[in-house]
Formats: sequence, C-alpha cells, structure tokens
Amino acid sequence: MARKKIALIGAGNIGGTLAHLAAQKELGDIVLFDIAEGIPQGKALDLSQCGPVQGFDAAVTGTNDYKDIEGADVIIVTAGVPRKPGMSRDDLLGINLKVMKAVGEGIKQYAPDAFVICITNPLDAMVWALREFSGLPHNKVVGMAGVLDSARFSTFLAWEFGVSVRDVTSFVLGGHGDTMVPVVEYSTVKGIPVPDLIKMGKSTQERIDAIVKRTANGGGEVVGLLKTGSAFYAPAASAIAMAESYLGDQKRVLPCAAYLEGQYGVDGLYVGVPVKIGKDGVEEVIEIELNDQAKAGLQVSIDAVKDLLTACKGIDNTLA
Ligand code: A3D
Repeated sequence: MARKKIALIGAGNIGGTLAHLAAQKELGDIVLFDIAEGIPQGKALDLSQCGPVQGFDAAVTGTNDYKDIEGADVIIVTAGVPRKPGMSRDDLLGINLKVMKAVGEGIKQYAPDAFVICITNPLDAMVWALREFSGLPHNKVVGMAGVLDSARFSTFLAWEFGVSVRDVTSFVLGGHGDTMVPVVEYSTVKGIPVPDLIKMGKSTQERIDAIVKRTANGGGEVVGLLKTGSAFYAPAASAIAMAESYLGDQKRVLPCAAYLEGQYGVDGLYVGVPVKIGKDGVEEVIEIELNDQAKAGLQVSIDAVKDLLTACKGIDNTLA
C-alpha cells in the first residue's frame, strides 16, 4: 500500500513540531512547505536525520513550491503570523487572511481531495476563509482549537484534583478566543462530573471558576511567558490527534471548529463543537444539551465569530 502523504503548510514552530510528531508516528511521508526559503528544507533535513536515531522511515522533504503538496491526504495549515504579547488574535486578521488566500488556492490546485486542518489564527475566521478560497467540501476542512482548549482545561483539572490527566475528560465549546465556553457539567474525572466533585468537597466553585478563566486565557498565558511567539507543542499534538482520527477512520469525538448548517441554531459559520472525525472527514456534528449559562456563553462566542467574518468580507470583497 502506498504511504500516505502529509503536507504541512507553514514550517514555523508548530509546523516543525507537527513534522516531528508525524514522522515519529509514521503517519506518512511529510512535505513541509513555507514561503521562507531554506527554513522548510533545513528543518526537513534535520528531521530526516532523526530517523536513524528514532527508527522511523518517513521521508521528510522541504519546499517553497505548492506543486510538491500534490495529492496530499492530509494538510495542516499553520502559515501566517503568530501573536506577539499585547496582540489579540483578531489583530492578526488582515495579515493572515491574505495568507489563507494563497494557501487555499494552492490546495485547490494541487490537493483538492485532502482533509485540511487549519490552525492559523484567528482560527474560526481563518478556517472559514480557507474553505472559501479552497472550494473544498465543508466536511473536509476543519479548525483545530477545541482539542487544545480542552487539553488545557483537562491539565488544570488534573492538577486541581491531583489525578492522572488520562482520567480527566473535559469539554470546551465555542470560538477559539476569550469567548470560548469550557463546559463544567460535561467535564469529568473518570465519569464523575466536576459539579459532583465540588459537592464531594474535592474543590470549590471559586477554584473551578478560576480554572475556567485560566483555560480561556490559556494561549495568552503561554504568549506572556514566551514573549517571542505562541504555544506550539500542545497545538501540534492536538492537530495530530485529529489527523490520526481521519487517517485511521477512528471516529473519535473531538471538539473542533466545524461548519454548522443549523446545528446549535447556527447556519454558515465555523464554531467549536464536538464532531466525529473518520474517513469522510467531519462525519457528524454532535449536538449536546446545554444549560442556560453555556447557551448564553456560546451565543457570545458565535457573535464574536460573526463579527470576524464581517471584518474578513470588508477586507476581501471576493468573500462577500
Ligand atoms: P511561526 O513559528 O511564526 O510559523 C509560521 C510560519 O508561516 C513561518 O515559518 C512563516 O514563514 C510561514 N508563512 C507566513 N506566510 C506564509 C505563506 N503565505 N505561505 C506559507 N507559509 C507562510 O508560527 P507558529 O507555528 O507558532 O503559529 C502558526 C499559527 O498558528 C499562528 O497564526 C498562530 O497564531 C496559530 N496558533 C493557533 C492556535 C490555535 O489553537 C488555533 C494555537 C497556537 C498558534
């Protein structure tokens, strides 16, 4: 059987980490694309030389030519500019919209059958724009945010309860931004909902509220510490989990920015919701019952995404 082909558009911090993880897991042969000359080639050479030490045979190549992504099975997009301290995700809008146009056109020409995962911020707007520019079916273009946001929530909950992260399941909905909605009722330690754990005296409402707040600011906290860029290890690991679910037809239920057509009362927007990912891409959007507080939070998040799309349409009138 021919090996799968994984194309990574953007060979920066996340792109390089994605390439390393994909090679270690032998998800397929890897092509790193970037507009910066030498960066994808240099990283590809360095990563290839991990092969003998780590025992992987995946071929890793670097390129500045879209032609080399031809026939890719999975494409993960991190091309663009990351946040600097004091910069909001929305400040990135104008710069990264132009990048999505170039990337979308490249995908349309060379890999229209790929499953595309977008990571570039502001995520919910960029994944929508990338889908518009590429013309791929909506179920084949998805945004990575919820897996990362939930991983952050789960990490803080595991620390709070002093338990293994493997026993924590958590849930974050909505846009990837300060308006994301960590849903406490659906977050559990081995099936025990967090509100029950509070009743059991294992934590307090105040401490959980602080964790919810820390989760929503999870990206900003890392940016503030790094000062020269944003998080990249956990974002890369999160996108790889999504790619593996597609390539292996695992049908994992993962929170992703997915295109909604009526679900959650939303039409024509990408919003973070739980979806099933298998060989057909996004195979199902799972609609969960939300309490009034989560519903209100989700609405704020949806409105923020709508504002971003209006701004995108104002910048590029081919999107209007
Ligand atoms: P960085 O290390 O700067 O890498 C970005 C790469 O994109 C650089 O190598 C650039 O040369 C390259 N690039 C710029 N323009 C183009 C273009 N037109 N075509 C191809 N490549 C181009 O950033 P990073 O890897 O740390 O982050 C990448 C993106 O992910 C940023 O937009 C971040 O804001 C975003 N991000 C999103 C999340 C989410 O959870 C959604 C988390 C962390 C970062």
